[in-house]
Formats: sequence, C-alpha cells, structure tokens
Amino acid sequence: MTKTLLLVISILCFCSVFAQEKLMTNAFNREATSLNGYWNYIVDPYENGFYNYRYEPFENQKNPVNGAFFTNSKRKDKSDLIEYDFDKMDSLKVPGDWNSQKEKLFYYEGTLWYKKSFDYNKSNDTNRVFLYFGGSNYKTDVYFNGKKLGQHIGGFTPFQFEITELLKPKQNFVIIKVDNKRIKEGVPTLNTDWWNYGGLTRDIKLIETAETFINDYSIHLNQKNNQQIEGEISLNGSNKINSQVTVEIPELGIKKKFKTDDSGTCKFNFITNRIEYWSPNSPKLYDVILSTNEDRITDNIGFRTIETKGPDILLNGENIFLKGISIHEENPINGGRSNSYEDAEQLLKWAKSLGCNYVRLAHYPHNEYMVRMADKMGILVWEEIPVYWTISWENENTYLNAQNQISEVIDRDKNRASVIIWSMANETPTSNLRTNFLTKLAKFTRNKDKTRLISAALEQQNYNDDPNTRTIADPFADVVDILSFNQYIGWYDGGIEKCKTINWKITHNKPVMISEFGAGAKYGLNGDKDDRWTEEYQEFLYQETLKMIDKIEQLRGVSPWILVDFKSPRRVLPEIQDNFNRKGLISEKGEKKKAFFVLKNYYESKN
Ligand code: GCB
Repeated sequence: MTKTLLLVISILCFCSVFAQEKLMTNAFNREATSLNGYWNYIVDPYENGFYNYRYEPFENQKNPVNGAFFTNSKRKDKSDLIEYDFDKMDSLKVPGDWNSQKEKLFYYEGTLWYKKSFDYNKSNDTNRVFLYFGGSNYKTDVYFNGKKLGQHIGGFTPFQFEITELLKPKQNFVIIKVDNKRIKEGVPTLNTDWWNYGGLTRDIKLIETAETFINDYSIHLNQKNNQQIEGEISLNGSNKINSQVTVEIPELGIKKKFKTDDSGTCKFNFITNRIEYWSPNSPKLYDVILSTNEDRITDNIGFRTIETKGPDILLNGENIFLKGISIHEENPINGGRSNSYEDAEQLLKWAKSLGCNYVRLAHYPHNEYMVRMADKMGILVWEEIPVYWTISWENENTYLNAQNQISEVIDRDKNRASVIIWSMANETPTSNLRTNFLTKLAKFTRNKDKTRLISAALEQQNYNDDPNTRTIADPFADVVDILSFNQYIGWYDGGIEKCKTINWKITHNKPVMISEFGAGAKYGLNGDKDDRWTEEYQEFLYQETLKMIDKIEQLRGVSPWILVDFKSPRRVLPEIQDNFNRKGLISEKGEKKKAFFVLKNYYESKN
C-alpha cells in the first residue's frame, strides 16, 4: 500500500471518530434521567478486556468472546471460564475523576472500564432516547447492551449517542472504556502544567425526546443591529421538513412562527426595541421558548453585542475593561476536577469578590455549570481549547482533533451571552506549521460563530533586540481580534525590580490583554518581599506588574495566573509545592493570600 493511501485511510478512520451525531443544543435543560452515581469499575492497564492475546480488538470479532469486557458476561455454567465480574467490583462516583477518589489511582494514566445497569420505560413509544456525556477524559469507547455505540476523543466537551433501537425496559447495561493516556499527537499533548484527571468527569444522562425534536438552535442579537434578534433552528426526525416552529420570548411580548425548509432548518430574524441588554452590571436573561407540534424547550438567553474598534473592546457599544482572573477546573476544597453547580458557584463567587467582571477558563473547556453560572452572575468569559505548548502541528489528525474540540464547545455554549472570546491556543512556539494550524482553526471558528471574538495566549519578545522593550512579534497576532499574551517578568524572567525597567511597544492597533502573569506563594509563608514563595513576594510582584502593564496604552484587560492553587505533576518542591502550582491568589483550602487584595484594589480603581 502506498504511503498516501495509508494516510487517506487513517484520516478517514479518524474523521469517523469525529463524525458524531450532531450534538443537541441545550441538553442541559432537556428532561433527562441522570446516570450519575456509583458505577462499578475495572482498572485495565494492559487493555486485557479490549484485546485478545494476539492483540486484536475483541470488538472487531464477529462473535466477541466472553472475555471482551463490553459483553458483561456472567458464568452460566459452573464450567464456564470468565475472568472478570463487574458486579463484584468496587465502584467510582460519576461524575468524578478517578485520581482523587482512590489513592491507588492518583497517578494512574491508562484504561479503566465503567459499568452501570438500569431499567427504563419510555413515556411514549415513538420517543427517542440518547445517552449524553458532559465530558470524559480522554478517549472514550461506549458500549450499550453489548453493542458498540462509538468512540469520542477529547477530554472536555460533550458527546451523545442515540440508543433508541437498543433500549429495553429492563436490565440495560452501559459499559464505557475510558483511556486517559497522554499521547504526543493528542490535544493536549504529552506535556501540560495541570493534573491529567481521568474518567467520567462530567454528568451522564439519558435524554428522551419526541420522534422529531428541536436538535439545534442559536439565537442572538444581530451584531450590527442591536434591535434585531436573529437565529437558526434545526429539527431532527422524520417530520423535520416544512414543519412549524414557534419562538416565544414572553417578557418581550414576542411570539413568532416560522417554517423549516427541505433540510429541516429555519433561519429567522425579527425586530424588537425593548431589549434590556445583558452586561456584567445587569445580567438580564430572558426565557426563550421554542416549540413545534411535538417538542418544546426553554432556555435562558441574554442579548448583547461584542466587538473591537481599534484598541477598544465594546460591549453593547460601550468601552469595557476586562477585570479578570484565570481559573482551572479544579474543586477548590475537595480536590479533583470540579463539576457541579456548587463548585461553579464557589469559584465564580471568589472571582466576583476579587472585583472581576471577566474570567479566563484555562486551558480547556470547563463544565457547563461554569458558563451557565457566568451568564447568571454577569461575568464575561474566555473559553479555550487545550492547544497548549508543543502540539504536533504537522499532524492532520491533531488538527482535526483541535477543530472538533472547538466545534463541540461552540455547539454547547453558542447561546451563552457571557462567552465573548474563543481562544485558539496557549503559549505555542512560532513556526509556519503552527501559524497555519492556528490560522485554519481561527477561520473555522469565525465561520461557525460570527458573534464572538478570537484570541490566543501568545508570548512576548524583545523589540529590536532591546531586552528592556517588549513587543508581540508573532504572525498570529495579525489574525486575532484581541492581542493577548502571557508574561512572567519577576518570576521566570528576572527579579521583581525588572518590572520597573520594561517598556512596551505594541505595533498592532488592537486591544491588548495580559492573559497571564503571576508568582508562586505558599499561603501563610511570610518573609521579605524578595523571598521567593512568600506571600510578600507574590504581593510585591502584583504591585509592580500592575504598574508596569498600566503603561501599555492599549491595555483593555488582564487575567492573572491564577485564582486558586491547583495540582500539577510538574510542581514537586517539598514543603512548598507538594504537587501544587502555588500561583493561586487563594490556597487550595480557600485561604486568601495577600496578593488577592492588591488585585482587588486595582480592579476597584478601574471603575
Ligand atoms: C504558563 C502556562 C500555565 C502555567 C503557568 C505557570 O505560562 O500558560 O499553564 O501553569 O505558566 O505557572 O508556569
């Protein structure tokens, strides 16, 4: 076989992984039966339940043997040989990463199988049922009643499979193989500064819909005319064509009817001049009700415009300075990946108490509670995909993986007013391959979502070889709407006194945002302001950095690194780090460090 043919075949195989069913919009508010709770599990580092001893996948066999874990086989006869039994195994809580639930799995990176059984009665015979995952890290193979439903790649975005045909009233079983091994070609790649939490980390549910249901919609303001609401609705099912769809916004006195076209879609727009616009000061959300003969769904949607003009960011036509903080998706008090209403509330309340009107959700799409809560609390959001550091730019599958992740997070969050920025990448080394990769990704993103801004956390360079003058000399700066960059002067780059000597020369007429700066400090460790790891060092670095960046004329926002200390395998210094990145303004126990108050004062002064 020629090399090209092999490449084509491998791309086709990989594409099929991403050819998921179109994700249903607003699964969050659909009637559902939760499959959260305790699931039995088997740790399988050799993937013994997946491959036979010739290393051929059981799932490719015509009649998979009992040894294939997804068959969930039981001994029927006393002479039967079956070397596993899910029902006798220990259990893990879902949603939840395995690392923080079982000490022996703290460092585990590999395959683990989950199993859950359930009975299910549909409320109507013709209804359809979907198995919906909020997210699972990293590669997930899903089997239902002994049949493979499909595979999903990417640890932070939702996916779904229809199970209507396989579902029975009694004794259904779902078996899920989750593999969180890091791979070079992955997104993220091998190297990250955060914990590689594995498992079914987000909610799982069964969603029952009418035979023809409202599958997808987006509703927003026309970004050039804030009196016009526009959108698109698509149906799925045998009656999708030429069907009537009603859009209601009771508070605005709106009730409009539209007809779907031959593809089951309708595009619409209408004028309304009574809208109260969504903003951090007034996070107004409207109940929006969509209905057809068979289906009805409600969402809470805010209406706003966002654009840039020269160096300004305009929200609803008015200048805004983004007073932000970066956040990892980690449970502040109990440890592990966060995924609950309460976790989101805790993290965003801290951000609010810091005076923030904006958060950077680093370095991957966070769970949906975060953006729903941000909508309610009036916090603007930067969302990001894990195109982090040294991605395999030359690899077509890596690109498709990244594109799929941004596509899935847009599908999930396109109706959230709080989300204003899609970030393409973080601190990626410049090269032609990388710039082509990111430019293609930005083009895809703009095409898919014309109502938000594009950015990336870039790096800074010396201007004309002068170490005291810094600039952004990255070709991707030409592509972004907001010029964001990380800088660590005073931490990785000299001592704090260096902040006084640096000047900035920004050559693009775009808003500038400092997407990261910071210093590590152990809560309760006190000393001089030049003693590394003390709260005083971190406090002083914040004071000097804020003075330094205020000299940048186009500065329109900042999201220092980071709200809370978080787990990272790269941070091993005993007694100080102990597996935590200590750049949090709050410790992992919820204690506020001195620098928290420096930033709070700064944000107060920006009012
Ligand atoms: C960075 C990265 C972030 C790290 C941080 C650090 O530039 O973007 O992921 O955690 O620095 O603490 O070094």
